[in-house]
Amino acid sequence: MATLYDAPRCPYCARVRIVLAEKDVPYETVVIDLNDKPAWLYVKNPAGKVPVLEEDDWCLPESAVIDEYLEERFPDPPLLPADAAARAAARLLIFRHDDLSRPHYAFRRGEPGAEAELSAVLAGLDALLLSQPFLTGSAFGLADVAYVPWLIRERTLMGVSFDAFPSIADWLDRLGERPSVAAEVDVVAALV
Ligand SMILES: N[C@@H](CCC(=O)N[C@@H](CS)C(=O)NCC(=O)O)C(=O)O
Repeated sequence: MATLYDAPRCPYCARVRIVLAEKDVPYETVVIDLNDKPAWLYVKNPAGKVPVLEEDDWCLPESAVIDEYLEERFPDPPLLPADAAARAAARLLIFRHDDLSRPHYAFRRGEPGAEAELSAVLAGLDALLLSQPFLTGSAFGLADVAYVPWLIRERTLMGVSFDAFPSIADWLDRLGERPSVAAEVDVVAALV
């Protein structure tokens, strides 16, 4: 059985938890205290970060890579579109996730100008979600998984209002109907 080295408050770990749940993959969890990381974590991931997925003594770090691995290893249900161009568009969004996470963390640190930068990125996502129901395209998938943990944290922990971004608000509601995402809403609510 796979093991996930995990931390409830980590949005990168949330990406992996969501995909494991969507694909109904059984796994064990080892919770890492991010304030007191065990030395052996560096053996599993030289960067000393979670998530790490372990299978038969093989360790895989990096949430986006883990999710692509899980998609290939457990193809049902598919979380990438069948069309090659649509797959590439979803991967591009995942690749550009730093465009969101950079202002997200800057805003969390209270840096000047970060709120406006975050709003500009959210406006871009809102416009995209006006033209398609999911970030992955016409169906839920890996691009939605890659972004939703940050947006849940913005809403619940950072006081970000999505009133000005109705497509994001609708998308969050839609995603919250999925057990995999609803579980993450609960995880974040418990962090308050
Ligand atoms: N690029 C990594 C980022 C993972 C990451 O930053 N994890 C944080 C927790 S949210 C961590 O383990 N931090 C521990 C540290 O940096 O000491 C991924 O996508 O998995």
